[in-house]
Amino acid sequence: MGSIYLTNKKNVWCPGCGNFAILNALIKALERLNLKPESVVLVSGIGCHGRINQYVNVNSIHVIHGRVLPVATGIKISNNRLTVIGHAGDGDAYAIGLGHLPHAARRNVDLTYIIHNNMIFGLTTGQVTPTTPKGMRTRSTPYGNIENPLNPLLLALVSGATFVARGFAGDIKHLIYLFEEGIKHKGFAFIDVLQPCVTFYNTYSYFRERVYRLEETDYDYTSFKKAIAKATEWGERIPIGIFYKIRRETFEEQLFQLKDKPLVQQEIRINLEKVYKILS
Ligand SMILES: Cc1ncc(C[n+]2csc(CCOP(=O)(O)OP(=O)(O)O)c2C)c(N)n1
Ligand SMILES: [Mg+2]
Repeated sequence: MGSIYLTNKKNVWCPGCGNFAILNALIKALERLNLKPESVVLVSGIGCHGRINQYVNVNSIHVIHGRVLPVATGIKISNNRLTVIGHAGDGDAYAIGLGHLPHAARRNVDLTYIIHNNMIFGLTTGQVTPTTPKGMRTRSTPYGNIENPLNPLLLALVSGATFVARGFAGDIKHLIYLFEEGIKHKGFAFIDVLQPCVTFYNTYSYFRERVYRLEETDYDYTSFKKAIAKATEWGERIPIGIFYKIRRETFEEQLFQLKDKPLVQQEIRINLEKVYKILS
């Protein structure tokens, strides 16, 4: 696939990994939105998913485990003209980095946060995560997982996210649509992607048999109550699509310091000599 948004780095994901669908959908969404590569910043966490920053030809930073959101928030505040997209794994986003999610959501920072949710620690070879189903045997739960999994969509909703969606790596067309809508959304766009891990938890057929697109029903994504109810639906049928979308003032829109121009274009008005004096 030739695209200005793709680097020529050799891809090392396992053949068939759900990450390929996420990468391809992102490239297609960037193409459709016609965003200049230099105007986009991709922030990725630690894990198999984290390598996505090497494959997408935009500005990018591969941060420490779980810290995608604080770094992405800092970038957006420093230069609010940039399009900032965060990629995290389920371990990254829902275990070590979970504390950042409610705050980014309630602040409504204008970011797109894409979770590669394979329900497993992929890179470290198959340990339990907060989204691993109960009862599942993993490398760290040889007798079966005794914990109840977290519902990330509910958490994003109650934290105040203004765009909450779920995608499936087995439905690229739909994923392109979700990424496009998420990136266009002004505010915090949370997109959890069901991403099969062909090596440690291959869920392609499980999800393929169950998922259905909300867009093909008469579902209304502007109702918070309906979104909460929809987010609890998980079983024989699993909804994918936009669960909730509303417009609310973003964090940056309320910062008077950004009214005229981004911080990076402003003169530094502090006396550095004084600062150095204090530091020393
Ligand atoms: C602070 C810290 N703790 C633990 C690790 C070890 N570690 C590397 S990747 C990873 C989990 C990866 O799982 P996930 O975020 O779901 O990404 P995936 O590999 O599944 O894409 C862990 C625990 C680390 N790199 N840094
Ligand atoms: Mg994972």
